[in-house]
Formats: sequence, structure tokens, C-alpha cells
Amino acid sequence: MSQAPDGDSYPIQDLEELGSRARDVLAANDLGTMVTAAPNLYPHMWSWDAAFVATGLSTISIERALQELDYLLAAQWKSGMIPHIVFSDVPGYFPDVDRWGTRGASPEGVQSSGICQPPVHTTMLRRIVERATTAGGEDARLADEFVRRTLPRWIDWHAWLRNSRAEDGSGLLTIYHGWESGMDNSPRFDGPYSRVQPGEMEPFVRTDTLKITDHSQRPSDEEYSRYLWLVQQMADVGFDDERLPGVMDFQVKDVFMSAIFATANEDLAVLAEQFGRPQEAPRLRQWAQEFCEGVDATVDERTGLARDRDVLTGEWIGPPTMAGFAPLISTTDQALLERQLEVFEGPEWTGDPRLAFPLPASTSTTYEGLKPRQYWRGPVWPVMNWYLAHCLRRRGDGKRYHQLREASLAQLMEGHFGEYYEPFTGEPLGSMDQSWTAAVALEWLADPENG
Ligand code: 2M8
Repeated sequence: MSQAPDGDSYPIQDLEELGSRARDVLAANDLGTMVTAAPNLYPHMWSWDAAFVATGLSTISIERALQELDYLLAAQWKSGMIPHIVFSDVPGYFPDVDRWGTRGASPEGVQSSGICQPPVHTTMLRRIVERATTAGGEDARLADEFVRRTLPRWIDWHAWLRNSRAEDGSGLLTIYHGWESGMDNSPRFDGPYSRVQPGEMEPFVRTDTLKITDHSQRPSDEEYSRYLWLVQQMADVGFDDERLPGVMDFQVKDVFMSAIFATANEDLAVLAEQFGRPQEAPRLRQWAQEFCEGVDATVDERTGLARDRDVLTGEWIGPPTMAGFAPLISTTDQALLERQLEVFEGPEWTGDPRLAFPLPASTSTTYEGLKPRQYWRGPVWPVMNWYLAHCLRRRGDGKRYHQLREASLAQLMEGHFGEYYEPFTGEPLGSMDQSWTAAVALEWLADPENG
């Protein structure tokens, strides 16, 4: 293990200052209706960012946190899908709503993209509700009202995922775009993307590389042309769920998203029981179990890591990325859990002595394709550290939650709230003042508990 300073060994005023700066970041990114994912690079609401942002906001105001989720829900499609971007009026992001071709598909008055992102929402909602219930009074009343009113919408979202993306009963969700995974250019998708050959397309100008001028931190132009080609393929069939399997050049069973879904179903079942819809719980628990089993069944005996599967070729996906730790989120198999933790803490992951902080990089630090500065191909993502720690603590592992908290606070102390960090130097990269990074800083600070 590298010599990470102990988060709790910081003077209290340093921790208070970190919290105060994190609150400032969320306030500065707040348009009133939504907290944008980042001030410059991402001037809109992203689906899974919004869920993490809401839990961070709930350390400040339960009411504002619930408004964030309400705003996202207002963009839910008739089918039940929650879109991955809800556009604000701020210009300057590409692809914009016109390029998506979704006008007419989203609800009246809403501009959105036409794909989804990992369903962390009900896990974050459960967390917010717990916080509100502990606070009592008006916070508890607001949370109660919110959950009773929105439960059917969250259930529709989960039903859409289960029935449109995993109707085969595999317990694994299909994604039709790397953006749906949230880990856009992870080496997980190199194989599937290599088989995507863009046809004739409108020319395009990227905006991300105008903002992040060190282009080595972002996906390449070749990758972007594939991303845009997939958007066009979906738009050509009107984002019709039934037609996507017949036309899409990219179809992957996403193991990490499936584990998130397994856990989110359990959380939604608990909320349904607590807030007046116990009759929904058995179906949700059945999905939780189906996806837990689906995820466990992907584990490679040799490496101990879970794997995605390319639907179009039937091949398992090899590169060692953090998605391999999907069972840490969802498994109920104790032997598998122990094996995963051993790998997680071993020299290829958080036990690599070269690391600035003992935190999981997006790709194993010993992987030959590691790109330590490039987006989802190597950097450490603060939001993922907190989410994994939260999942470990849910299963009673307060010790590891605490260890990850110490290392994460040590990383975040430099104060830029980077989108991601170089694993060996701790340099913040990508966007600065990234909302979900500030949000998880607030979570860490609010919750020092050690099991
Ligand atoms: C990144 O993705 C967007 C596309 O959705 C982009 O690069 O333009 C990813 O890190 C994704 O997981 C995240 O939700 C989004 C906003 O933070 O940025």
C-alpha cells in the first residue's frame, strides 16, 4: 500500500474547508432547475450524475436533492426509459438535441438524448430517504411524499430496463452505445467498437476538445465518429426499442450496469415496502436475484473478474477494467466476494505500491493498454470510489468503507474536484469542479462511520 495520508488525520478546519468548497461547486453549477454535470464541459443534466449529485445535495438540503430527481423524472420517456442527458438551454455541448433527433420522442417541453445510463437512482434515493428519516420533521415528510408520488415512475424505469434490455432472462442488460455504460471509452468496448464501421454521416465538430485542450485526456476522433454513427443508427429507427436489436452495430451485455441494477432493485423493493406498495416488492426482488446471478455467472475463474459479453459475436470481453468488480456491488456468494476483495486489494489494483492513493483505477494498473491520463482507460474516478465503498458498507464492511474514505479524502484534498485523477501522481484531470466529485466529497465528509 502506498503512503496515503489518513483522511481523519487532517485538521478539522481542512475538512470543513473541503466541504465548504464542495458546496460552492454544487451551488455554482446549479442552474436552479438542475445542477449541471460540470460548469463548462457538461452544461446539462446527466442521468447517473444527477443521482449522485442528489445524494450530495441531500447533505445540504433534502428538498433540493428531491427536486433534482424530480427534474430528471420529468424527462422520462413514455416507455419508462430515463434518458442519459436532459438538455439545459446552455449551448456548447455536442452532440446536441438536434443531432440526437429526439424531438418528439421526449415528453412535451423536454429536450433529451435517446439512450440510458446506469440505474443508480433508487440506490441513491434510498440513501436520501434514510438521511431524511433520520433528520425527521419536514425533511422526513418531504421524502415520504416524494417516494409515494414517484414510486410508480421508478418501477416503470426498472421494468423498461428488465423488459427491453434483458428480456432474454440472462440477468444482464444490453447496451447499444458505450455512453450507456457511463464508461464511454473503456477498453471493455475496444473489441465491440472495432466492429463498428461508420457509414455516411453528417459531418460534425466536437466541442469537448475545445474545452479540454490536452486531447490525450479525451476519446479520439475515430472513437467519436463511431459514437455518432451509433446515434444515427438509433435515430434512423426512431429509437424504437423493438427495432434496436435488428439494426445496432454495437450490442454488449454490460456486467457493471447489471450489478448496479441488481442492487437498485433490492433498494426499490425496500422503498416499495416502506412507502405503501408492498405488492411490488416480490417482482423487484426477483429481478434483483436474476441480475445478481447473471453477474456472478460472468466471472472468469482464472482472473476472478466479471466480464461483459459481446452480443453480436458471443465473445467474452477480456480487458481487466474496474467493471470486473461488478460482484462487489451485487453478489451474495461469500466465496466470490472474498476472491474479488483479494484481487481488489492485490498488486494489480489498489495494492499497487506505485499508486498515489490506494484507490481502484478504471483499468488495472498492470494492463498493457493502460492510459493513465485518458478518461475511462486508466484514471481513478472519485465517484466510483464512493459508490463501491457505499456498496461494501451496505453489506456490513465498515472497515473497507473507512479505508476507501481515508484514501479518497486524501485524494480530494488537493481541492479541484477533478472529473478523474492520474493514478500514480494524483493529478486532477478532465473537467475541474465536476459536480459528482463534489457531491461524493460531501458524502464522505457527512459519513465518517466505521462500520
Ligand atoms: C461522460 O460522458 C459524456 C457522454 O455521455 C461525454 O463524454 O460527453 C462520462 O464520464 C459519463 O459517465 C458521465 O455521465 C458524463 C457527465 O459527467 O460524462
